[in-house]
Amino acid sequence: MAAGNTAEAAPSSRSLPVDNVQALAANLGTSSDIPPRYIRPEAESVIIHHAAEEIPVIDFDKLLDPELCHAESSKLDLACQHWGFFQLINHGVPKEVMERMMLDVEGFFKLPLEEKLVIKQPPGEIEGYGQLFVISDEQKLDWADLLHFYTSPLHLRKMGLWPTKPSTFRDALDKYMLEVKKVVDCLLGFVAQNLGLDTSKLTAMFENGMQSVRINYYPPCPQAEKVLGLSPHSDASCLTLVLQVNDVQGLQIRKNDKWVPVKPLPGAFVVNVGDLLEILSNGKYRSIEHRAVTNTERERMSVAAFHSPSTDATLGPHPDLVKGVSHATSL
Ligand SMILES: O=C(O)CCC(=O)C(=O)O
Repeated sequence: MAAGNTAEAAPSSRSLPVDNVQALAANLGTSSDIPPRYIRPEAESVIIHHAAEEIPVIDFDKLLDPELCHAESSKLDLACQHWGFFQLINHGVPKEVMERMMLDVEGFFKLPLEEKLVIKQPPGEIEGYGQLFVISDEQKLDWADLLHFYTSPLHLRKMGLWPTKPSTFRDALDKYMLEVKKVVDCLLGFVAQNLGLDTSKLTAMFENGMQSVRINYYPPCPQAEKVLGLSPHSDASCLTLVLQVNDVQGLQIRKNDKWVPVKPLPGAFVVNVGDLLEILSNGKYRSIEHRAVTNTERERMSVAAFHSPSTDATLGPHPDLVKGVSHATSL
C-alpha cells in the first residue's frame, strides 16, 4: 500500500487544504498552465497496449453453475495468483441498482461547487467530499476529487456526510453497496475453497466486515500525460470491486514494471486482490499496484468498493500455507 492510499486506514492528523480539482480544471479553460504540484514526471512511464496483456474475465454465472464452477473457479484462482486483477461479468447486481448509482454519481459531480461542498471532508477526516489525504506542502497531488464513506458495519456510517443531492443518491448508495457485498461474500467462498481454507470461518470474519467506498472524479486535463488521476497504490483491503461509471478508460495496473491499461467491459466489475488477501494467502495471491490516468477531453468517474474483515478479526497466513512458521489465524 503506497503512502496516500486511505482506502481503509483512517489517518490521525489533519489533511492540508488543497484546491478542488474539478473547479481548477474548469478555471484553466484552454490554458495549459497546470500548478507544479500536479506535474508528475513518472506519469510518462512505459505503457503497453497488447491484447495478450488484458486481465482475465471471470463469469459469475459459471461460478454458480454446478457443471461449470470447477473450471471457472480454477480460472479465478489463476487470476488471483498471476494478475491480482480480473473482470467479473454476469455478477447479478440488478441493472437498475447499477444504473441508479451511476446516474447519481454523475448527478452529484454536475452540482455547483457550493452544493457539493455541503458534505466537504471535515478537518482531519477522510470521509465526505474532497481529495486524498495531504500530509505536506511538498506532496505531489492527484488530478482528482473524491467522495469517501464507510458503509458497513452500519454504526460506522456518518450520515451527515452522505450526499442529499441528487435526492436518490443515499438510497442508491445503500442498495448498491448491499448488492456488492453479496457478490464479495460469494467470491470469498470460492477464494476460501481455492486456498483450502475453512469457508464458514472466512465468511464469519466478513459478517461484520468493513466496507467503504471511494467515488473518484477525474476531470479532463490539458496536460493529461503529465499528471496522475490517482497515484500508484495497492489496496489495504481484502477485495475491491471497481465500477467504471462512464465509458472513459483510465485504470492501469503494474505488470513487469510496465503499466497495462484495463479496458472495462460494459457492466462488469474490475475486481482486485488487496493487501489483506495477499497476507491471508501467504503471498499466493497478489495485491497489485495500480493507478489512474486522465485524458485531455473527457471527465472520468469510478466507484471503488473496499472490503475487509471485521475490525476485531486477527488475520495472518493460513497455517496450511505456511511451513514451519508461527501464525496468527486459525481459519
Ligand atoms: O479509478 C479507477 O479505476 C481506480 C480507482 C482505485 O484504484 C481506487 O479508488 O483505489
